[in-house]
Amino acid sequence: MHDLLQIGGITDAMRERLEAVFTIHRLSDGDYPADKITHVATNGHDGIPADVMAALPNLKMISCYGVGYDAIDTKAAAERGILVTHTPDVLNAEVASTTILLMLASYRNFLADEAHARSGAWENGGAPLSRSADNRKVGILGLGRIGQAIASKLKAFDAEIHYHTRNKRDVPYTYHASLTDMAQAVEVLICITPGGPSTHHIVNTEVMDALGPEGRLINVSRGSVVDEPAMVSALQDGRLGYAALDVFEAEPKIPDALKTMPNVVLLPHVGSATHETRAAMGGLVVDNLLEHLGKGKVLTPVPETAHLNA
Ligand code: A2R
Repeated sequence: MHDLLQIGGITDAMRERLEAVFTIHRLSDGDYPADKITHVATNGHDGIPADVMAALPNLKMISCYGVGYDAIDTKAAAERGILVTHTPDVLNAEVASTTILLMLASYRNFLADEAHARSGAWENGGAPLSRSADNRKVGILGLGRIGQAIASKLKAFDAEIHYHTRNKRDVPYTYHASLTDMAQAVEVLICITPGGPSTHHIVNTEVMDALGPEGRLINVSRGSVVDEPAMVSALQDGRLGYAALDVFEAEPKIPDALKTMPNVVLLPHVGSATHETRAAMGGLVVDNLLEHLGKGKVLTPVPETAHLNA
């Protein structure tokens, strides 16, 4: 048996497969044989604390449940020859569906209308008109695996797609080298970049002011991508029209000011949270660990450690 450190939760299906080859130790139990741990199973939210990684001298691999891995110091891992894996692709369609859900909720006043019907208020008067979600100009910040899945689903709504990334791609969408210029040109801004230092607060006051009083900001990436206090001010001042958010800077804490605003939709980071997609993600976390045990290689390394996967 090998020794695995579990950080955060795992599903029963994952546990069953892992227990066949690993003795599982939980970080939350506090008591684990640090020098015997060769593998870590964690998730994108918890990552691995720097002091924990430093205290595992024989660590060979970290398998992360989630596509975002900004809570793992991959540079430190690479320097020590530790492979890090994540779960790309298997959640593209789900996160894209969540994004569409947020966009529809923001334009079609879905939540208020549903509450109106449920409360019986309809009997005393009709519901106010909402705004159409069709034929919108949509800017996607980060046109990677998930961003492209979002663009595909938006075709059903006849959206005009714009995008901003650091590198222009060979796609039939309008590229903007400047995020502010894109925000100026569109009605909806969808954030779907990785988190981490390179995207920290790139959606700032200037970008939100460019999006404007009718603009919709949708964040399904990481809370850190948007300057949250600046967003709250922009919404309060009417400089930004609407925010539809699945992620927040200090999850699971949501700023109180947002909770009482009518021009906001809030979700508890459920972009990929369906039974089907979470099962696929959990399966890939375990597949990577077993592949590493069996062959010394992994299926889906993060780019920063891909060179170790030889
Ligand atoms: O910039 P590029 O050409 O490397 O394009 C990537 C873009 N991106 C950025 N765009 C603007 N400014 C940046 N500083 C920046 N950093 C990265 O984000 C690429 O188009 C996109 C990331 O795509 P993928 O690596 O394929 O990630 P995926 O699977 O779409 O997931 C995105 C994120 C995850 O990292 C989680 O945080 C979240 O979605 O669930």
